[in-house]
Amino acid sequence: MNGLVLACRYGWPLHGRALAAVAASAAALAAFLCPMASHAQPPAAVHTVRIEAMQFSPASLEVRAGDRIVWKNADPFPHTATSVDRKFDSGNMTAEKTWTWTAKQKGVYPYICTLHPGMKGVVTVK
Ligand SMILES: [Cu+2]
Repeated sequence: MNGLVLACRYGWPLHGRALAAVAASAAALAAFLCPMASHAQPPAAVHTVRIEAMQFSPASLEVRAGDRIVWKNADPFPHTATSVDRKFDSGNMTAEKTWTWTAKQKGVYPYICTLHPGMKGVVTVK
């Protein structure tokens, strides 16, 4: 707009047109770049926590918000993955069963197996 005003005042119609062209191409560039910017975010990852020999492995896991975590029970008896403050709860996972939780909110989530409270793990969502 300023370019047009200046162009009118000083009688440089070409300059005004050039500015308008620059503005238009900047808008086009932004429209082109914005979808690319959203794609620049790495896609959600899937992390696996293996439950074996009464242990979560890895016991400490760091993920990004939006990632999924799959617990897999490799023991021949049931376990749970239950957040201490009940932010998630797998319920009983029998042998070879998996349970998936999508980590939507940032935070630190200590968890246990309710059947064997000595089993401890922690998920940190960044
Ligand atoms: Cu257990």
